Amino acid sequence: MTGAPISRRRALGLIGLGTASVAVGATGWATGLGAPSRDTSGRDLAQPRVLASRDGVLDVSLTAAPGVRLAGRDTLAWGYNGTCPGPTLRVRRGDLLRVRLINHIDQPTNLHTHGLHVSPRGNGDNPFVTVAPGGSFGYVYRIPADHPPGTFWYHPHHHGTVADQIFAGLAGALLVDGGPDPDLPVTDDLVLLVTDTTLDGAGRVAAPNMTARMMGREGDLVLVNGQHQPVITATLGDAQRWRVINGCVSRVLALRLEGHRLTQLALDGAFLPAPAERDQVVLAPGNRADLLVRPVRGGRYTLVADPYDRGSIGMMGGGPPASGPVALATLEASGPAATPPSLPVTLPAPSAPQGRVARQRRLTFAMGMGMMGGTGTGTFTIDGRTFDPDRDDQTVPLDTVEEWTVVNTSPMDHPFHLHVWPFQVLATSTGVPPTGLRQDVVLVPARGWVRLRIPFTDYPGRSVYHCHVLDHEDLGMMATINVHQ
Ligand SMILES: [Cu+2]
Repeated sequence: MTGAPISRRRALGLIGLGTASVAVGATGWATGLGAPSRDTSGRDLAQPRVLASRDGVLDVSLTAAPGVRLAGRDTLAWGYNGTCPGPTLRVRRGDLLRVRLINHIDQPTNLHTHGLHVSPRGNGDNPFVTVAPGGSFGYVYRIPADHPPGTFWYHPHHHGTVADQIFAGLAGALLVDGGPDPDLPVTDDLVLLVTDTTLDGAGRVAAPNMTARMMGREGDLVLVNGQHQPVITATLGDAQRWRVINGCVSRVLALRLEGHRLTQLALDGAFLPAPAERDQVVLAPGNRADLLVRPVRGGRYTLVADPYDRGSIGMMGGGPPASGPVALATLEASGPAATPPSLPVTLPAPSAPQGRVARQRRLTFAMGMGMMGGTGTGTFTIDGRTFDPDRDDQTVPLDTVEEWTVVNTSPMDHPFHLHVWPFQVLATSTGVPPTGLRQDVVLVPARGWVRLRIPFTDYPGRSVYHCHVLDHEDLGMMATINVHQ
């Protein structure tokens, strides 16, 4: 699986990306069509450039700046190091990851290593850092030696502009290797970072109105690695690992692959106890799923995001955009008939948190509606308050295990995300039996609740929990946690 020689597919991906990089700035969007281009349809899925650690260290610079290719066009969208997604950062557990973030956009930004179990302090995964336009900041992340190997991602987390900056293109994959190897029969190991955005005819990213922010904006253009409906080719008998990252600001991805059941290997960077066959895999914004895809017969099969009802915003009428099924990519399988390799029976799932529950807490996510100057506005609160970085909302003694019930009194789902400390879902109001998996984003159903077990057994420091409909987070649906010694 990891450390294997570069596959044919990955090699092609790198070549594809190189070609794209050369073309940046060569032709203007203005010479193209007004509507978002579909001219990358039918093209091979490219892989973002991979920056991998050596001898225990990965030292990289990430420059956030405008000007990237998206959907086969030069645009004024943003990227890291000139691409959207930014480079894939690939480390091993126990490594040191150093990132110099350079800000060449016209607003403050910072960096969040989504899902990594690392220190939130100082120059670690610290959401309170501000990197001013023209400035830079040196992050240092020590990946623990027992970190689950898997699929994570990075994106800005500067309160107030998180949704705008991700919608504009700032995101990249972050992979952790090493540890127990499940011996997967994988021929290709692919990142599928899904984002959505809306571009105008000049290739500028469109700004949402307040109603769209209240619903959680969904872009017109749904992209995989910055490409519109790319093609993933496979030879019969292949087994491909697809690391699907939902990098959309608000859109829930209810994934389905035509003609196939999906074999899920991992959720949020942690292996399941065993491969699970599913008709559909639902990813809230921020969630990741590792899938094993084994085409059984030749043909073209669409990877679809089925419609998903996130609820409505109540008095304002209408729910989020009722986006019909969206085609994300096409699997093109060919070659002489061959039997796909068999799967391992078990996977190295991290053990569930044990220990006495020291404290139970109840958190309430709520939405309020109002009118201001004839325009609808919303308040998005946790426990009746909007975000204040200087206030400690929860103080938790280090080395304890807690049980949190997150209640949602609103008519919309809100994906709950806690930085640094992954949790286990114990129960939800839907009655669907919990998976018991370690994860870092969970959908809290409209007018429902989820119950979580959270081990705070290491990493003291302050961080945040929030709604991962990032427009809601920017509107105040975020709070702080201080884990103290
Ligand atoms: Cu929300």
